[in-house]
Amino acid sequence: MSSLEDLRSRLDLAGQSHLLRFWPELSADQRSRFVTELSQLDPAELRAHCRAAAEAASRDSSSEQRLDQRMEPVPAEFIGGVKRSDKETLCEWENEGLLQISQNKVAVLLLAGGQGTRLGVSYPKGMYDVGLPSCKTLYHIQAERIRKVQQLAEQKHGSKCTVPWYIMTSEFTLAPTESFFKENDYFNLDKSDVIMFEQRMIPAVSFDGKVILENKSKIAMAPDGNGGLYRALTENKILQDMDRRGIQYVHVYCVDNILVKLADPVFIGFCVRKGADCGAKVVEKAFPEEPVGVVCRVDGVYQVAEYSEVSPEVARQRGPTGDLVYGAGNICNHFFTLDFLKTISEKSEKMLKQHVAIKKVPYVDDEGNLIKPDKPNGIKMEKFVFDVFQFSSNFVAFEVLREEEFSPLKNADTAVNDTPSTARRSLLSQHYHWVLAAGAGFLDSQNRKLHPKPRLADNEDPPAICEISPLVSYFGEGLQMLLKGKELKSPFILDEKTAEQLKDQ
Ligand code: UD2
Repeated sequence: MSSLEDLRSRLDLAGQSHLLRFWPELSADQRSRFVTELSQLDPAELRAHCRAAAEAASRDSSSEQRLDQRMEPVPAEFIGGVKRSDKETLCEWENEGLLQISQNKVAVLLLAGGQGTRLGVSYPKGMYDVGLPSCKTLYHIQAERIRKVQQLAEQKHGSKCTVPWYIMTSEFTLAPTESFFKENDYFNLDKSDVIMFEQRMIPAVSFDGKVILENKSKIAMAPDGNGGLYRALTENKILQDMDRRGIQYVHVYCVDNILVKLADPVFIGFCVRKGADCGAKVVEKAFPEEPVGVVCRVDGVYQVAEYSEVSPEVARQRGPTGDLVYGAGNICNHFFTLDFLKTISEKSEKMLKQHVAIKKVPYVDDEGNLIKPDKPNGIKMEKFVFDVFQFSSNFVAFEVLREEEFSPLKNADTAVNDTPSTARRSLLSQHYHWVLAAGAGFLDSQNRKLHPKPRLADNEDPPAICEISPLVSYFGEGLQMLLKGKELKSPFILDEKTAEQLKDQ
């Protein structure tokens, strides 16, 4: 551990000696923890970080960061997808994906280091229960989809297989995520196939380039963005772990999409068949202001332009058919080959852009009072996971249907979009449609036939409540033989036990 003098001179070197201004008031315990925290910061890196943050803040950050002048849309024919392909082709991709899974070449990687500020809960988002009849949390649903996709690959190709689940957490989410998985016995996955690792935290900086003190003995830190993934992969030896397991393809996704298809065989198969090193799933943007990035070209290179970096005027542009010009909405579902991840982590990670977010950062003032600012006072720098697309030698985009694959949980129920209610409705509507497609119908609580509604309006609840366990069906498959011709009483929960009973009927 560094001596105090040593620490002082390192902080001087970084231009951050103010961090020790409350030193005389600290207890032995506080001093020891603070020294540990501060000694982890490299003076040269810290100096560069603070300078870059202050420079970014001194520019007009919103207009400076805009990509408007540098963007061009992706030609429609470049984007593969569900709507554009016939059943046979989709089936081929699915088989290809299942084959790769059955050969233990596919892993999933969850980005779960974010703070979920907009949702406003104090625990990791994956632990959120949106109010489904089964009370399953997002983590629970995801774990079951992994189990099911393993089973589907096994059935199709006759070999037992594993899809390891890598989970990137941060200082905020690691401990609660770990205990949650332990309490739930890893949702019946093998513990050794659930690999959690931590991304880096970096200091928040004031507009004049000083690291912000959150309290007298702690600096305000924030995760380094979901693009912190690439550094974290190296620092935590995750790529070696993947190598050891023979992984070749990685499906990276974000925590909050209740409809996410983990290790989606169709997407994996599509990317593999196209020889892609890097791919992104997109949906048609619902409205210009929707907070999703768009896949486009920036300076001639495929990239995602994040919603915060495109002006409203450009986001609103429409083409001759009335469609949004920048309509390929990023849903944070990415495909990477392991070789690509290795190249990025070894060579290009340092070149990734630092995006600037101006935030309200709680701090301690000169008199030692803890202040919760009511206007932005600090800068957080973040890397974005999709900023590596520019280094791809064969990037592909794959369009899927929103109602089938995208319903994120971002906000509390006081908001209109992307809330627990909208996420719950999306999942229940999907399952309702699966049941109708399987040739079954619904009865209400008085056993009266409910008129089927194959089309639901936006934000319309399905007329019957039906939840299907991912362990029974991953994406609507296998339901016909269980349900055809049956009349199911709402609310209907189809879990493994009910499925067994239905088989016997
Ligand atoms: C993300 C995408 C956006 C769009 C949208 C769709 C990025 C940068 N933006 O925006 O283009 O696709 O999702 O829902 O991907 N995370 C970490 N570490 C961090 C910060 C975030 O792991 O330091 C995780 C977070 O836990 C979540 C994911 O990254 O799983 C996306 O983060 P977000 O919800 O803050 O991103 P959002 O909605 O602004």
